[in-house]
Amino acid sequence: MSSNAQQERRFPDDFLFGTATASYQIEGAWNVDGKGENIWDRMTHTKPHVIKDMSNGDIAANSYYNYKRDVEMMRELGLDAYRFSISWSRILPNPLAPYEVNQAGVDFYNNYINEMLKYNITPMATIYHWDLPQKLQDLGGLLNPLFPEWFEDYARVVFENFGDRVKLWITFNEPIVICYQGYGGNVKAPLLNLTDVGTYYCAKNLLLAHAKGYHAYNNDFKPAQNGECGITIGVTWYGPLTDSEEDHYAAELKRQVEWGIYAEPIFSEQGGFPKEFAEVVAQKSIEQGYKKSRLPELTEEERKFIQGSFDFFGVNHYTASLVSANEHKTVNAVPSMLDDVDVGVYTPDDWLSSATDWLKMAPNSMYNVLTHLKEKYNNPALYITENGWSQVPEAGLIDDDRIVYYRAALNSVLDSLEAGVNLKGYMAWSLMDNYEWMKGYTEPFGLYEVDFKSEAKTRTPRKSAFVYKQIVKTRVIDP
Ligand code: BGP
Repeated sequence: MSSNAQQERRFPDDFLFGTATASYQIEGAWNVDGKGENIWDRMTHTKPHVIKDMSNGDIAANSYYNYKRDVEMMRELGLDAYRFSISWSRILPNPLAPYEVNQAGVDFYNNYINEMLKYNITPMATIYHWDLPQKLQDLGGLLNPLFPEWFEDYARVVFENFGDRVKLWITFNEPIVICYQGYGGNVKAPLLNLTDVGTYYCAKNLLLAHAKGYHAYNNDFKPAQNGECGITIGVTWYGPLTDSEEDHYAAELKRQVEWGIYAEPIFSEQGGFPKEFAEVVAQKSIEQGYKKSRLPELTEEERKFIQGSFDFFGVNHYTASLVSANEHKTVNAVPSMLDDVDVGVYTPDDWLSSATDWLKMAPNSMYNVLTHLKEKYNNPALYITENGWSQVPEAGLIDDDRIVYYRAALNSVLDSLEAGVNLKGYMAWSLMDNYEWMKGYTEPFGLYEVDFKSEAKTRTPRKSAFVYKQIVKTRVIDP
């Protein structure tokens, strides 16, 4: 490669390299210092069998006490940024009384944030990463029409308390998991399994809540605090299995049902739910005897309120699948996420497998996602807010597959930057091993291994940590 070409393959100096985590997955201290119960506390305590290893996040990596070590690891990696989430029930044990703030919870995040800032690490905070206060779930959670108001009240509390120092805000992490897996299905807390409308009613309320949070920030905090507010959407790449028109259309429908339903209302110029998908649901609903579409309408006012409610698009990207309009049952078929879009979804045998059932290494998927979003939504500012790889715990510190995955993903990121994608940063999932939701501690994603058996929850860098550190430092892959 000529030295010129090498020059082009550099990450820009102001590109933010970081790692990501989430409160329930790392903090522990589940009932300490006034924290209220959340839906993950409730589910793991009352139905431990739904978790692969019957574990929970009661202690996890104990970051509530180990946060200084966490920041030390960020420094060891030379990170520019760190994405973490705030636990709603730690800040507001009584979420219906948003003025009764739990000072101990606020102190914890203040200490964490201040420790990052001491070392020039930019905090990026997710306001809601799945750990809904149980008290709100008891009132219907995201299906209660008051949810957007509850969320706005909570968001205002975090802007007020941390917005002088946190300049990158994410309202929600991965709506599909919240709405499809938690309400429409029984794959994640609160396991409601309201198959016909749960996902869609939740989606509408989530979008309104996001927009309320965004506008509250934009109108009342941004002028003084000067930060940015976006949302993180899980964007799995769905490409066509063949080049046929039918497969292209099937792939588009699959993208719409999985993430377009959240992205389109916010990021598209016209707003509203994705057109083709909305038509499919409307038609099916009528055929099924419903009075009208199971996908609720957005009023004109709601559509306008949601449309454009972003400063950036946070992308969680891990993997891809190939979509076919015709062949619904082949080897490797994964069941369609929502029956409303009945297509075949495949992952070829030769894609490298991780320790996680849904995660395989798909060629160029990062590039496909980023360039697609650029085209579709008029080149919005983007952050990769998660991307990473799991290996079985026995793999220990020598995690060569993870290194292969990160190098490929980051090469794809460089290709995307060259293609003009407005990408501002990349957060690796994850800084350290943590409680991985339904999989407990069976599929570590960490650049740092955590010894969960040890009292101290000792963290040790894996081989991948040294590779990532080198990339962050040199701004090139494999110098
Ligand atoms: C994303 C979540 C993360 C993290 C990651 C790994 O969807 O935002 O919180 O958990 O996936 O996935 P999982 O733990 O479901 O295997």
